[in-house]
Amino acid sequence: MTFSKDFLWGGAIAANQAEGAWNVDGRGMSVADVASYRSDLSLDDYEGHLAISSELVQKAMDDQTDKYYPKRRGIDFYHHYKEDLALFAEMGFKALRVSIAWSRIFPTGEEQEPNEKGLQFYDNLFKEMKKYNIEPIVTLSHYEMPLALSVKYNGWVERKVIDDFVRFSNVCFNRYKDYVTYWLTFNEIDSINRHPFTTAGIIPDKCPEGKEEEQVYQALHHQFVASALVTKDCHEIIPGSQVGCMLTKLTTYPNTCKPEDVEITLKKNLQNYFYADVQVFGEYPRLTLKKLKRKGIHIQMEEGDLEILKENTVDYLSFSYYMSLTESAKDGLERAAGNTVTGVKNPYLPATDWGWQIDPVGLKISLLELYDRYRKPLIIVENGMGAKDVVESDGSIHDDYRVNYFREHFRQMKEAVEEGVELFGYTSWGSIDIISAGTSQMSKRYGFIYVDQDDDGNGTLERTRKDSFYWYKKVIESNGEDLD
Ligand code: BGP
Repeated sequence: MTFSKDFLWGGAIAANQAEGAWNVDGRGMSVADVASYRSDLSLDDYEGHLAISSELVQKAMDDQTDKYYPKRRGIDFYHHYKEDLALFAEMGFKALRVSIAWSRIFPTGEEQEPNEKGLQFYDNLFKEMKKYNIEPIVTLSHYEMPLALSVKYNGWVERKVIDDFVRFSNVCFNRYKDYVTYWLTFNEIDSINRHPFTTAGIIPDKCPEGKEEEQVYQALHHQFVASALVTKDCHEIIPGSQVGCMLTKLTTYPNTCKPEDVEITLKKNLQNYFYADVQVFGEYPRLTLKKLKRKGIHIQMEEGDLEILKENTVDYLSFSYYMSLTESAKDGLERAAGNTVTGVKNPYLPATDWGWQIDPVGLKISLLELYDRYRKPLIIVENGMGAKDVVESDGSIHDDYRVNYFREHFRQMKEAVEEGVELFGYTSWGSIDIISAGTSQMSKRYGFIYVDQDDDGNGTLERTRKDSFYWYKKVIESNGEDLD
């Protein structure tokens, strides 16, 4: 038996991509409610899926429908959660990663008292999970901060948002301390540099001319401090609680053995580690500080910030892994798509319908690298492939491509654990079809469970087990031994 007997097999979703009910029971608008998709325009022609301007934000605020805003409807998990949890339990899930929508609890982010109806939804959700002995893994910030904080303060650029987040987290720890042991602070905290609005509520045209990158690093510093403060708070309120950071693992290979390619690749990987370094080691890496200084980027740190970071590091490291990347010092090479990042196309790897290159060995490499660097327990909280599933005339869905993706990644996971990596869980991304984070499409399906809804929101929302549902059930039953 390779995996520990209490290995947390399960799945992951996020409130803004699954719940829907965007304006129900007092929930305030979040930055996710601005992300839009139009099936009559190509993704390239329509930047709206990661809203990045005051004009797009205002347009979204003026439009109180969900016609072009798929994340406002999600898959209506808000009303279907009991049915969905029963399906997860049927697969034998030990854990389910969810997020708490901040704007369901504090609609504008600034209220002093929480929205009771918002709290009640998660009371019910966690109680239902407990019925099935499904361990919640709860993300506090998963691309869904209150939109009001973005419009009023340009999001996390403003230091007072730390206090708003600490108040929100404190309410969650006190309310759910009997149900939740595993917490994550910021989903893919590194993504602030790729899509600052989704991750931190930063609207670029509200940043002073030429100061956008500096404001992103300032906002990131505030998130680092907030993450450390809530880690401290969680440990004090919930004895035995485990708080983790969450990284997009962007494992990058050099395009050739040419030293210049190796150097640029090393720097890409070190930049990726930086975000976890701060939360695991409790300090900014010297190389990063020197680089920021060279770029003329100044981060305003208050008295005591560095001590807060040093004294409140995380208990474990979680990460997402979908594909590997390749980098070259040479310009003009053909690029491959990726999770809001691109790399030089790797000729040895196949790709998904969305161009993400499939690399199971890259997962083992990622596990070895992360464990050797941080010597902390690891959990994979996102992995999977987005695909266009086909519903056969008899209603079945033969997603053998998805089974093959998982089978090969699980094989590599097993090898890493056999080589000594301390991996305590795995939650596949989108264990039920949900709205895509990057494109707001429904057609980019990740789930073991199909949801009858198209990109425009048409459909019955009926849930259907795919072939992979039965395969994953078997994997969990055998604790990862039976991958056939
Ligand atoms: C990560 C996010 C998830 C998830 C995943 C897949 O960046 O943490 O929310 O969505 O990417 O991306 P997408 O949904 O765009 O295919």
